[in-house]
Amino acid sequence: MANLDLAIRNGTVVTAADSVVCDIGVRDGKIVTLSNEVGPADKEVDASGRLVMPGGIDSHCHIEQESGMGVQSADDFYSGSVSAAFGGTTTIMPFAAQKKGQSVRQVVKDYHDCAGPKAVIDYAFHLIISDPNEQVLGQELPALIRDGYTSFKVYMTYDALKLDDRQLLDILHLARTEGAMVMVHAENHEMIGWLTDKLLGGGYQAPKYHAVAHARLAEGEATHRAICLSELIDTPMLIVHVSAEEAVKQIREAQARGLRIYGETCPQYLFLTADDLDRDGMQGAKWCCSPPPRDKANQDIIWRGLANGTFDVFSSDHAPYRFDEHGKLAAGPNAPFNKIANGVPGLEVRLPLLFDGVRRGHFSLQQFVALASTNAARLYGLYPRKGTIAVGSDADIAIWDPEKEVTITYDLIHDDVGYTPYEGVAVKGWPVVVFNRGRTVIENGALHVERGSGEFLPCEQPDPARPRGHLPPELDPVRNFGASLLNQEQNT
Ligand code: DUC
Ligand code: ZN
Ligand code: ZN
Repeated sequence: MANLDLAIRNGTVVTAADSVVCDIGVRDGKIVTLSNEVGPADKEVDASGRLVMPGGIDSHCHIEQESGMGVQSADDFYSGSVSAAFGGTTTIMPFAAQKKGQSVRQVVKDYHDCAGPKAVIDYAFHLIISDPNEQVLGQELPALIRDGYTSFKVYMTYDALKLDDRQLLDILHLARTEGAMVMVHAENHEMIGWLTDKLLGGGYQAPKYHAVAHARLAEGEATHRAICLSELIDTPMLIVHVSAEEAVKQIREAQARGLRIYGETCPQYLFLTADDLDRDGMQGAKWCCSPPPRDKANQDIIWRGLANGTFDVFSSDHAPYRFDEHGKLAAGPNAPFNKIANGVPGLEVRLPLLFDGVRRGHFSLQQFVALASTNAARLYGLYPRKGTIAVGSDADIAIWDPEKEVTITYDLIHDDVGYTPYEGVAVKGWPVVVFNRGRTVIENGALHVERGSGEFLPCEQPDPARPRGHLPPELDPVRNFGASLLNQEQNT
């Protein structure tokens, strides 16, 4: 038999299930052998003393996307994907974001035109739905789901994006019928609007007041409401970028009742606080994201949520805006907090920051892999092609040096943002060699693949998005006097 293309030897191979010292053989982009007797290969890599883990999946990042306020994000698909790769990520899942009035099919085509010629690692798209009209719900989304776009993000706030509860139910119903995962940005729009008006009326317009306007109760209330909508029609849901105890409690309580509610959190809720927004002049704008970072007590709650399984995925929510008139300061050099584009960068440091949780004793290496990669693959219909190290899976592998100590500074980051909110954070453990479909993407501190060499990944209908089959009485024809209110295709 012909040589293997790649052999990775003597490393500790870590998956979400276990750790074992063995070699990995790769041919034609796939893992073909896991054993201690892997034959010769064209490329040999010695991973002694290293951790060999699935490449990360960053299942929530915004690339070449306009903010709700119309500000263009900083990275394109080249700089964004390069930065992700240097941080040990081999698949990104950005958004194809519909604006009101747009055809979602056309939006998807436009994002492909951006990504195809530039991405250096593999990518799939979630859809952002801001205008769920009849054409979108009846025609476009069912067809797009069949074409591999099997997850949508919907917003409960932002004037340009917000859906009302009835529209959220329509989206959930569609997801239930067609087999898609619904991701929800849960913040109470009216509470934020009211607080914003009060703050601005009182002359409180500095960036730090962003963290006051986006109250924890606004996140908790919207999370509770979203879960009720999900329960009403028995459709799973994933609450994204959870920052605070109020939301964590709601998710945990729903999970304890057996509901299929999934949670995501992000590095900014572990390493930043609202005090980071309290800086001279407009500097605090760099830390304005939604929901905002909270406080030390909430950081601890978020770490605990990662450890105890409340959160299934850990994403960057990379939403980068340069600190200039095209980005954070697009509304002027002294713009009030509510005119500052929301988001922080994080594609490259997401995994080294999460790895700190292993070092601090919060969770195991297996949990790290699950949060970094495996769970996202399962939740979004990419497993087992992505998210694990197994025979038949794509050879998406990151070799980590667990002893490498790094103090994060912007000069080691490869994005196009101009700053990092994590400047000065010290971590131990860093990805040093990265493969995507067997291609050497990162080695010896350099990029080894061409622009546009990443591949689009159509997603399957995710199994975790299937309804439980437990309808509340009002929706159950056996108990609601025979009224059949749901399309039943996905009922289990
Ligand atoms: N939501 C996101 O998911 N990303 C950035 C800003 C926001 O509100
Ligand atoms: Zn959001
Ligand atoms: Zn986001």
